[in-house]
Amino acid sequence: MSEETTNKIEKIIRNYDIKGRCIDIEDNHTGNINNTYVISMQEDDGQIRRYIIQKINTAVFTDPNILMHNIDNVTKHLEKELMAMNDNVHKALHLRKTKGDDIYCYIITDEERDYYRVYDFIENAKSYDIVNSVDLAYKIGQAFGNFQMLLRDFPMDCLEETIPDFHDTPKRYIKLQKDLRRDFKRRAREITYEYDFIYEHKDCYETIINALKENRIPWRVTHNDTKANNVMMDKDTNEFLAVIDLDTVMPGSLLFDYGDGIRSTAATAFENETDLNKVGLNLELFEAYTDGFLSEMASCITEEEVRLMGESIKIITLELAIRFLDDYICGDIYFKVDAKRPKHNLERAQNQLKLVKEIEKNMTYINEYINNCYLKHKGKCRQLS
Ligand code: ADP
Ligand code: GN1
Ligand code: MG
Repeated sequence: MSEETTNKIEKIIRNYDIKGRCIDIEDNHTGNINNTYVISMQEDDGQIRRYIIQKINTAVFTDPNILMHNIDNVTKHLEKELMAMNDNVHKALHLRKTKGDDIYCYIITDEERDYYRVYDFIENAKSYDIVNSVDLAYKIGQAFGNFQMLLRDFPMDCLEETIPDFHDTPKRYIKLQKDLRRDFKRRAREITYEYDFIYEHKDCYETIINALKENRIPWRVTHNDTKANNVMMDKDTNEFLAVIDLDTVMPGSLLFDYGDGIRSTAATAFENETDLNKVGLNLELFEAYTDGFLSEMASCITEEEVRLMGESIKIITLELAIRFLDDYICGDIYFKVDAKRPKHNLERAQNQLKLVKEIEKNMTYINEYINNCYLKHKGKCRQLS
């Protein structure tokens, strides 16, 4: 890590009432958006306590104040709910306050403000980029279902949009078309095949957003970024401990979370894989995730949501392909890319499009399984207040 980064992190630590001496700073490279550091503090009695320091990506989250207030409110609500249920196993992310009682802080470099926040480190836990066990897939599905369940009474109007129209698939598609027309990086000619595929699928993009707008499905407080590695799993028991990465918690559809969850957890390869022969949908992982998710949500999900669950997997995967492709066309300004991979975002889009094909091949089975799984869980799971 550069000396400059180390100095910045040490400066941030001094803003907080964190005991001890910093003995280690580690860069965590997981995640496409923020910069995450794990710091180890040695306290006077020799005990070592760890914290997460995150530099907020202000190109993505343009209003850190809104973002952090959402997170503060949501984590407080989760803590309260877990306490009310006497749940000592699962945790909510715990935000640290600065010495001035603020929920985030900033430092000024080159006349720019760099915004940071600090969380307690969740110990003895691990997050997975790629899931290869049915048990793990079930628990990740359960974690995101449980997350929505805990937030069922959270007042939606307390949440501000951190990224407007985040899962508005038609708007994402229109943006790609506009950026292709501008073609400011002269890359459009490279993506004819990918664009044709996306164009051929355009009729499905409005399915979820229109169902929401026309009130055929309910607005809910959703996570909106239900990637497998956004759940911390207990290293010993493999139980889920906490859902993290709360930057995009906003009003949305359950289908955004379910679709993105299957896209990520049931894929046979990570999003960065370039050997497309390795990219597929593992049906056992799909079943397990669906089972885990519905074990938490079946008592409050609506029949229209159930009907659209299968389709949501395809739509959210296509949406991410559009987003990766659009970022490639715009010159890689949104997702972090590997400096050694000039076509990283294009490769990610190709990976997601291959996944779409695999999802489509199995659509009949997917829909049948979801329906049966729903019927199995309906009425069985915890009744919600
Ligand atoms: P990004 O928005 O960039 O994806 P995340 O908030 O998901 O950032 O964090 C990136 C990674 O850092 C996670 O996948 C997880 O491995 C680790 N991490 C984040 N928060 C914690 C925490 N409180 N305790 C332990 N590890 C964490
Ligand atoms: C980003 O932050 P991270 O890495 O968990 C992105 C998601 C994408 C994902 C694809 C705020 O998630 O929407 O699905 O990359 N988050 C944001 O890997 O854009
Ligand atoms: Mg993340």
